[in-house]
Amino acid sequence: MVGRDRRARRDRATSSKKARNRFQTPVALTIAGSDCSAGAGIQADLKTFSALGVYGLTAVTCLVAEVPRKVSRIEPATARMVREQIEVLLKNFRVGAIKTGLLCSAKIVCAVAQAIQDSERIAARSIPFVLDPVMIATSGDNLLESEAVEAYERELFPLATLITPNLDEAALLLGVVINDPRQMESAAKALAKKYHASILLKGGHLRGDNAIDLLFHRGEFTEFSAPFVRGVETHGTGCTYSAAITAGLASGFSLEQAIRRAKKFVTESIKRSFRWRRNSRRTIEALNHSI
Ligand code: PXL
Repeated sequence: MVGRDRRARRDRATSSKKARNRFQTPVALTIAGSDCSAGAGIQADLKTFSALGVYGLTAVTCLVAEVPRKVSRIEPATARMVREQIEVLLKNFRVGAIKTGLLCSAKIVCAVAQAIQDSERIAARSIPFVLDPVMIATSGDNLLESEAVEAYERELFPLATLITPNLDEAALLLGVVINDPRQMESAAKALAKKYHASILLKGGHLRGDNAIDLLFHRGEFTEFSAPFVRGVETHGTGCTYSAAITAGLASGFSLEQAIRRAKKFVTESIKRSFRWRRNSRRTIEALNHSI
């Protein structure tokens, strides 16, 4: 009898703990484009959020018909639709962190900035915001209208907690070349000063033995390094990395902790990527987000 009572009490306690955990699942919002091949964009973000125990919400900015080596067609959503997705989500969910990926056009950049600002004003709180300034796909295809860069600088960069450019994006924003670690330091510092945000400058494209990223945050540099994984087609690494950072911030990690875990996550997703044979000469690959 006593044993049964105790068991019943323990079962009740366990199930109410489970219920509490279920109701405390962190929530993150990604505002980005749909990659139908699902290695990048909204699809990469959602898979990353799920793998890291975060419930993911999505505001779709555009549809991209593509496979890893080739973008075939991009069609934007209306700015109005982008804005409305963000507003209904921020009104109804307690979003712990936001990320933006491909925003496609100047109009959409402005709509996103407006929606975030309005929602934060209504909720009277500011939400950590990771901005991945997606401009060019790894395949080399242009993803962003050129007028959108100006809109980014004017409207959206000032709202960001962290901006995560790769070397090409940083070079484009600053109009300089970045070819070595010293130039990376001065670029990260210059971007932080220009946009009043913390900067994670991703050095993966420098092609040493290690992929080294440089964080400039509150006046200090921190390096994040992992062995460079060779021989893998890395479509979607930028999206996956910034989504993993966002998941960490939504879960209450510090910026450094969130980046450290995200760097491990993205490295593993490359190391364990999928590869399918298409025919005798060609293969197709995808990151493995299910880690
Ligand atoms: O990896 C950049 C990127 C981001 N977002 C979407 C994409 C791509 C690359 O192709 O399709 C939707």
